Amino acid sequence: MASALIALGGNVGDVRATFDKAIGNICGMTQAELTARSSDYATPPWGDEAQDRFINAAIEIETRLDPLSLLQTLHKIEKRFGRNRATERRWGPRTLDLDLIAYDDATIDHAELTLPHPRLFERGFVLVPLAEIAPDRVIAGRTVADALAVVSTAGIERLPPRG
Ligand code: A4P
Ligand code: MG
Repeated sequence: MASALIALGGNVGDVRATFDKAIGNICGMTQAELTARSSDYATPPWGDEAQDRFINAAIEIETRLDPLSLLQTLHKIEKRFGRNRATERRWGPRTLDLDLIAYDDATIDHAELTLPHPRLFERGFVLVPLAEIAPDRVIAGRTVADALAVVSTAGIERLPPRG
């Protein structure tokens, strides 16, 4: 079994409900066990600021799937929840984005998959939820907590559990 970290994001529709269902799908479709789930966070849009705020979260799973099969399954789940890569713009609004952040300590540079995720260390919206569930995890030689200490977290707000 491998330990994978997945970042969830979205800003279209009932994102928190989408996360709940998507996490169920991830576990069902990747023969995985959910070992940790962060709180949901409201986060200012990054990259393209002319859009609604996002909701972000992170999960840790134990899976038997290899990294590329796992990513392909994540893409299927994004599509199932209404994501349409053909019509969206880069860093623009979306119902569900599932990024594979790390898979054990694998380093991969494939056309479809780069591990660890290449933009991880620039993004408070990924590091804040990740630090809640895996502060001591070492990714590319740094702990998640150390990476979080040097990134902006302005405007990121932890949301209370859904009723
Ligand atoms: N790909 C390669 N490596 C990976 C990996 N480790 N995980 C490839 C996931 N995908 C990986 O992905 C583009 C391609 O990257 C895929 O075909 C995959 O094979 P994408 O999700 O369509 O990319 P993107 O969304 O256009 O760009 P990018 O840089 O991945 O950005 P995001 O994060 O996905 O951008 N602001 C806030 N606050 N919160 C957000 O969640 N999200 C975005 C979306 C922009 N701003 C945001 C947020
Ligand atoms: Mg993505």
